[in-house]
Amino acid sequence: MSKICVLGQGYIGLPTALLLANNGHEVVGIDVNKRVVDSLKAGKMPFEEKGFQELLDGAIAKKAFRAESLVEEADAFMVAVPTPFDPELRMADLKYVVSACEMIVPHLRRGNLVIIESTIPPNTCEKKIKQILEKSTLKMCEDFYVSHCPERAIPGNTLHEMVYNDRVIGGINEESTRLTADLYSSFVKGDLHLTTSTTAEMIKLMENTFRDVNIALANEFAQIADDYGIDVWKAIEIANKHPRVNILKPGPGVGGHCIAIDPWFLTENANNSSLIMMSRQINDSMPQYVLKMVKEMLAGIENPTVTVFGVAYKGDIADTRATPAKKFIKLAEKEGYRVKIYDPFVKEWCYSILGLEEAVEGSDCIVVLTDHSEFREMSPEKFGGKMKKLNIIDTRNIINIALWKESRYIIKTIGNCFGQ
Ligand code: SAJ
Repeated sequence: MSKICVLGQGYIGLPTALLLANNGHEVVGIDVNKRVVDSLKAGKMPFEEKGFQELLDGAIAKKAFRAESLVEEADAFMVAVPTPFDPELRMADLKYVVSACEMIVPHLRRGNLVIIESTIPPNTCEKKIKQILEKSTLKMCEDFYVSHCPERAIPGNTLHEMVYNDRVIGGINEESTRLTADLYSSFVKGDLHLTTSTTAEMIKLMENTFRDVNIALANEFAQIADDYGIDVWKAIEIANKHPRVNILKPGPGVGGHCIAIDPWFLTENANNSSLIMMSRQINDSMPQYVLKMVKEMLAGIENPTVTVFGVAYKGDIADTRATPAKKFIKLAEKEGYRVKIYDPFVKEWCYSILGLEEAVEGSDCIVVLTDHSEFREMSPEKFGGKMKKLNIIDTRNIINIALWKESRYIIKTIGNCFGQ
């Protein structure tokens, strides 16, 4: 058993801390946000996802977890704070990682291990983390150890993926890798892949960039398919039957706190990254493409009202971080449209979220932006004749077309603008 301080009690740090606590370690969860610490001290999760509260209850019952605002001495420190994107510089903003490491410095002792889970650009452990931690006067590799072990769990299924996904463990030297692998093997059932810290930093960014580029390709295919009047969804489905092809889905753009920003962490020091940058541009431009579809559909209607179905960045979660819906709504409002919003998961947002009936009342067009399961079998009969015009644009290819056709809706799907 070892004592571990986990800095950052967010979507990744907190479940990781609780898994460690439930698997034989003494864990202190540190957060600068008093509300988070107070909630944990009261035994309540500050945010919800399946299985989280039970894990917290278990850790508290074992007396293996407590939340604090200040760092204390430990055997290992884990940093799981956000790495935001600096849009002006198009670079990773490491301010939270830096301040977390600075908080560790006064408590760093000989033999300690420091693990960075936060996403960081290549070479950050070798250069920046070393520089900060050595302010303690201890020497990296000789006195203390450092690893990068990137988180790879998908929001919505975090706990399962934290336990069953393979992990990448990149130590600054072999001893760092070995100590980190020992720690993670206490709760990870997937394989542990051992490598160097810089390679691990690169792997994490490559994974998310691969997904971004693949989605950009799907979005480009969708636009080409619209030009030809063919159904891109059917085309992708058949192309993916090829044993070496796996095209992702087109949509209104890429949101979330990872895939839309991590590619920039790769390009910031690269001499040649034009494909990655181009893919970012394609995905970022999708809200404009959706607006173009809406404009075509609503041509001739004066002062139209559109109803957005779904503002979460993806289906069946309440997370709106970097959602493409925000850009679409801003563009639509700029166009002079009145925008009303319905989302069965998101309760509070920078725009007001309405009930279903109120959101469709007097609307000229529904625009489905999020693939919430609820939309899959939703029938327009649910809100009767409340719409002014019977139009729907489905950017996720999720609605049951037969149900909407029965109610005489005009339906357009991204990448299948003509046929159905
Ligand atoms: N999206 C599409 N088409 C697709 C798949 C996704 O348009 O075919 C959109 C989604 O709607 C969403 C965005 O992309 O707006 C990102 O969603 P996602 O499900 O692809 O990924 P995230 O951001 O929720 O989580 C990713 C995951 N990375 C990979 O799958 C390589 C997760 O494993 C990482 O842990 C997470 O990023 C992270 O924290 O880095």
